[in-house]
Amino acid sequence: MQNEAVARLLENIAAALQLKAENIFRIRAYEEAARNIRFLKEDIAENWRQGRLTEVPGIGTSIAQKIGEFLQTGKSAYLQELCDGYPVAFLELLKIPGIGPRRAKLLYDHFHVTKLDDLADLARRQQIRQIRGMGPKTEEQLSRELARLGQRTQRLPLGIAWPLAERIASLLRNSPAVGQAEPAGSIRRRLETIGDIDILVASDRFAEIRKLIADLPLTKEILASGSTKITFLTAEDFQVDIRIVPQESWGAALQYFTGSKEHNVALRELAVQKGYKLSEYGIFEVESGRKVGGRTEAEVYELLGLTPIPPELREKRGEIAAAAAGSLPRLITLADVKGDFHVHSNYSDGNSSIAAMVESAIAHGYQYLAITDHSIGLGIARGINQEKAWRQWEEIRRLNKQYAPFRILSGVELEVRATGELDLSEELLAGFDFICASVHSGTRSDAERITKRMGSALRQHWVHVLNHPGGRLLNQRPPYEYHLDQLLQTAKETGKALEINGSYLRMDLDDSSARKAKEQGVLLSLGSDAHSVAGLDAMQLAVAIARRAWLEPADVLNTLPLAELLQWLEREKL
Ligand code: DGT
Ligand code: CA
Ligand code: CA
Ligand code: ZN
Repeated sequence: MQNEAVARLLENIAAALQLKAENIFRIRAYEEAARNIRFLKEDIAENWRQGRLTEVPGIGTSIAQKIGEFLQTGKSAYLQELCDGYPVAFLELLKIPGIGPRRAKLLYDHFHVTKLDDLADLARRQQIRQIRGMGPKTEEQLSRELARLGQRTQRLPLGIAWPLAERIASLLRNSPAVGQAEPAGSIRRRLETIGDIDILVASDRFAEIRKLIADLPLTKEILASGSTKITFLTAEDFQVDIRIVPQESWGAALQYFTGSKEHNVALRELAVQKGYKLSEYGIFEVESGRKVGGRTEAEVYELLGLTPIPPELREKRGEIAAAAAGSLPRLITLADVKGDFHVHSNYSDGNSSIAAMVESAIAHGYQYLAITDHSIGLGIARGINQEKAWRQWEEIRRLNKQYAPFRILSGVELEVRATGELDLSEELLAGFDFICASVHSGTRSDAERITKRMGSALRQHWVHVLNHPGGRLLNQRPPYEYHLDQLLQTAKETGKALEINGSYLRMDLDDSSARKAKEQGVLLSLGSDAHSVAGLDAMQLAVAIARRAWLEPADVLNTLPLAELLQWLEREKL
């Protein structure tokens, strides 16, 4: 499976295009294609062999050609050329916040470094300040950023690990030797990042399964194999644990290997209190040693006097007491979501037309969709200004007739300026159906200031939702330091909603902040932040966070049916 390698190639091209100060839309197109390939269930090389690369969302003929060359030769002449005589590894330097093309080239020219560790070493030895124009202050900042990069966890974002795990499970299920196969561990609990991939298999034909795994195209190396467990590395160096159990202990094993460890410990203590012994093999009566259950997971919970607990809640955060009291929440599901509140089209940095996004939304079973392109403030030349707003309204009016009763909401994703002001005029804002606001810049200011800034956006009359309030990018940028309680207070006072953004690198609000929001009576809103038709699938990740946050349909704005939503939007405008 070369998907990860191809995704990295496209990311490198995107980085290299920065060297050329290329148009932001070209850069975004490569990044978007990389993201889509990570989400792809099939093998990209297979698509290529069948001449179907351009059927992958976000891949046009030009990107397809570059992928083809890479799959054929293992290299990319285009990437080499973009790098201008610099080695591809040099692009690593561009990952350091604050290091743009000019500084990256300076650093490379001076030291021939490509490894971040080596650069950190140079900074420690105060060598960087020798370069003209890079004084001690820059050196210090570089050290700080490098240290932060070094602390990055190697955990995989759920949005990458989950589709991969589903793919492996479905390959296993295809084998006659396998009864059932399901992802377990943190993937099944939908934790935002994943340490390793766990897959549970029901079978009594171990040797066949081992052979099957050894033969999978995505297997790079089998690290260990005992009679109940096979650990292997994928081509992208992700670790996968396969556990093989007999069908009759499937439920107990699934419960055990789903975790979390803390949840399991608490559950076993409860079992002991009730005169049972619980293990991955089943649930046993202590006195008689007799096995009383374990075929299904529900059976395990029910024997302990509990309502079955959804995997997303199994974090020892009160779920066992709630299950004992019969007061578990009725968690939101994807089917409860009636529309998407955060998508981009080719009016700003998305790569599809509004009509294409609408058709995708209809295919997702939605009743409505808010088109929320960036406003001009982001410094994206093609953002929404007055002229484009008028054009968007006109187009949406026309499409609404065509797609009725489906409803397209004209929207915009506003920039919240450092002063807390919005970047479009009041008269213009009055013309939109749906308005969300985001902080995208100046995110390193102090907690006081950034909380105020977000709060003042919520207080703006026209704003309905504050987007991705935490501001983090998984493995890239920590969340802002901000005062959550204060923000929740403002959201509650104003009746506005906070977004749970499902984009796989954001996953923001995170689960514990969203749960706090619910407890404070703050409304949440779910958005995919799609930049292409395939991007709407990220709603699954937003729902995953919502479930981990114990949210019920009533806690989420976009579970409202269309008519009620329109009333809510009108009321907020008054
Ligand atoms: P991860 O991989 O760090 O994202 O998190 P998990 O939860 O997938 O952890 P992992 O892969 O170490 O183990 C998978 C599940 O197996 C875990 O959630 C619970 C169960 N498990 C593993 N080791 C132990 C253990 O020592 N005690 C108990 N009670 N359960 C364990
Ligand atoms: Ca795991
Ligand atoms: Ca594991
Ligand atoms: Zn957005």
